[in-house]
Amino acid sequence: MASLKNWDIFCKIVDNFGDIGVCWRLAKQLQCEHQLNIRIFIDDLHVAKQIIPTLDPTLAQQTIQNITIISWHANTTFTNATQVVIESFACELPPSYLALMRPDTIWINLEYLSAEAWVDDFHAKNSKRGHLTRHFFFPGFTANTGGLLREHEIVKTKQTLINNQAHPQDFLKNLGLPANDDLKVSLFCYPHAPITSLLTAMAESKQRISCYVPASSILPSVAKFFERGALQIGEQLTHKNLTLHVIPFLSQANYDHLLNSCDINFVRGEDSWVRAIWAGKPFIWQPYLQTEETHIQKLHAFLNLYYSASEKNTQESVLALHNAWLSEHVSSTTWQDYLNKLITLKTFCLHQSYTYAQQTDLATKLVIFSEKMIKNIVENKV
Ligand code: TRH
Repeated sequence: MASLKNWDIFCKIVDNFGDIGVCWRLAKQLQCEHQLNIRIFIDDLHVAKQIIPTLDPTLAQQTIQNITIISWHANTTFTNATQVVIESFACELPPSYLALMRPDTIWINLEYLSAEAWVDDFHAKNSKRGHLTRHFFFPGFTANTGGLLREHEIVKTKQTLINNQAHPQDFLKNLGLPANDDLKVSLFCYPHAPITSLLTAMAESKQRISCYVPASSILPSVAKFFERGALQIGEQLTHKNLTLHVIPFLSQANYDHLLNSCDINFVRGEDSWVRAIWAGKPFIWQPYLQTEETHIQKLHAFLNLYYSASEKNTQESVLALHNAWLSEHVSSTTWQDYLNKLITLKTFCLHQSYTYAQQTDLATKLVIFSEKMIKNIVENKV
């Protein structure tokens, strides 16, 4: 049997940054917090560089933060398979690698996060492929799922959580952003979101708003709102009560700081969504667009679960803004109504982040799961 300490992760970047965002965080945690030897195979190093800024996309192999990063392409030669193999998001392991895997290889397919009830039943199920067993590992919000990706230290106590959020002005100042008492909003979303209507609603807010937009595919829509052809990083634009700052696409660590520094975070997909939860601040989540409106079910399952203990009128405002953000228009009334609940939401989200942090995190659950699988194999052999 090979060493349980050696794990391979396969990451195919379908689009956007979520696949690599999740895989890189997981790799770092498995290495740092569980002392595992991690190799991560990535099929698009140029996109990965956005998330791992020190990465050199020209190298076939390199080591960053004690993790071996290998460029994965059609001609990649594999010499061995590790004892535990993570296939992220059903990215399909290469046949030449599958050929090296043995019946006792722990092959885990890491699935997408969802708060839907069916996840509890599907988590940790498996299927046979030839002499191999593929396990389906579902992240989730309940004890019966694979948990949420979280560093051990991130929300150890309510005080750490509050400390993480302290000194927002310092972080913003380091980014070259002015210090002020505006309501601070970060905006990361898909380009099909009703961005113009949201910015209009922000501009018409009763209080002044500073909105921070990391450079991404939404810049053309933002430029259109300000009647500009294009926008550059570093620009600051004002309309009525809204001042919008175009900031660079940040490192993952700095993006986390941004979330901690803002009063409201607009997030999307998977990884930024989870980070918004750990930031313990009010957030609006835009799920990744899926066919047959699956993303709407995903959104409502999450809202029902996460806000179940909040007051009814807060739930209504949260739902109204999320539904509007998912549709074609965010009205000023919907936005202002959400802002009116902000004090309640701040306390609520802080509490939720602490509550969810009491559950075992995803990386730890993966380690426990793999150890259990090995034990089963050994016991069945004896
Ligand atoms: O980029 P995404 O839309 O990723 C999506 C989802 O994961 C979706 O489920 C998947 O099907 C699709 O990809 C292929 O959103 P997500 O998951 O939030 O990932 C963004 C990553 O980018 C996250 O790790 C945070 C990081 N990020 C930065 O590091 N700096 C930044 O400035 C910003 C805005 C994000």
